[in-house]
Amino acid sequence: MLTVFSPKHRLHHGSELKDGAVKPSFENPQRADTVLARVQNTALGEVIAEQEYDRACYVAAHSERYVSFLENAWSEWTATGKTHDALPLVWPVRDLAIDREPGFIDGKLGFYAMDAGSPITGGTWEAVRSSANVALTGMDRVIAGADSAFALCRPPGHHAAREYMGGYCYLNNAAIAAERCLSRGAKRVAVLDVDFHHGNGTQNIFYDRPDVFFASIHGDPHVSYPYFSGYAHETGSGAGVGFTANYPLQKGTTWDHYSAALQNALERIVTHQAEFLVVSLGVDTFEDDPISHFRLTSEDFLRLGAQIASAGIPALFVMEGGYMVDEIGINAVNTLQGFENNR
Ligand code: SP5
Ligand code: ZN
Repeated sequence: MLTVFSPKHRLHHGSELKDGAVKPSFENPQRADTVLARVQNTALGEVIAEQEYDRACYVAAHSERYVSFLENAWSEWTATGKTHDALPLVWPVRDLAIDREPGFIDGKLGFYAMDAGSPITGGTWEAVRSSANVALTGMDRVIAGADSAFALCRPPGHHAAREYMGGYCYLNNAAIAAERCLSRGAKRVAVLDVDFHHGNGTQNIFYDRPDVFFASIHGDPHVSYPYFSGYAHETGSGAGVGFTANYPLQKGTTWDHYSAALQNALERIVTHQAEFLVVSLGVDTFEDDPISHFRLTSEDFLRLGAQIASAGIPALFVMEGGYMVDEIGINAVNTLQGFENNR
């Protein structure tokens, strides 16, 4: 399987608000470099660089003003004399939810963020753009006829919604790739999200649409991040009713229960007659992940890939979460090999 990778991911290295203190983020550059090393050591296949894409490719999944915010946030932040990472500190909750962009950076950060886990640093925009370009480059290979490709994206993307960042995510790489399929003539696409956390951003982008089917298998939001979305009753709105499927699973879930949910999601994706499948591949479902609560083993990731392969749909795998750095390469590449060996 072909891998797309950009060393520019290393330009983004920030902090997050964690247990009440600002500390180095779990989402660090070592993650992607560990996965790349495993891709190379296992001879998974060719590794290529990303191509450049127009900003319009990002605006397909996000609003114009949000993309402008991401482009300008660091210079607006440093113009106030600060040199450390920018994090939001005030949010437009429920009754304060007006749709008016503030004129000052502190207000903008809260307006365009769902949490304090997505720092803006000097290199963030360049890394974020490269990550989206990695996904687009991989998607174009699959659109051109490859059976599969691996977009080794960093930063991840699935928590980023049309108009906000969060959960280490800025641009939604998987959604941008799905939009690419549609702009190249596809009529029906599916996104399958197997990261431990609900893919709230991807759900938000496609919630009212019938062209992109979205399925997510994740920790029950009653007790797991992102807490405010991912319940089974969230199935879409308007023309999109029935095109979102959520599978919240309890803490401690092992392969048997996971696999049953996955089977249901894949059957729905096949029924949708998706021409392309985008897999948001988080490996934070691993038993030793430091911030998650499922119990998949490294061998289960081979089974995960094999089961996804059974859908028979050309697939782009997009890297999302996974924080047990020692094992993240093994678990990501096991998924890809499980897929390839069962086509
Ligand atoms: C892409 C992705 O996987 N994003 C995940 C973002 C999760 N952010 C909040 C995590 C809070 C976990 N707190 C547990 C601390 C354990 N010491
Ligand atoms: Zn995650």
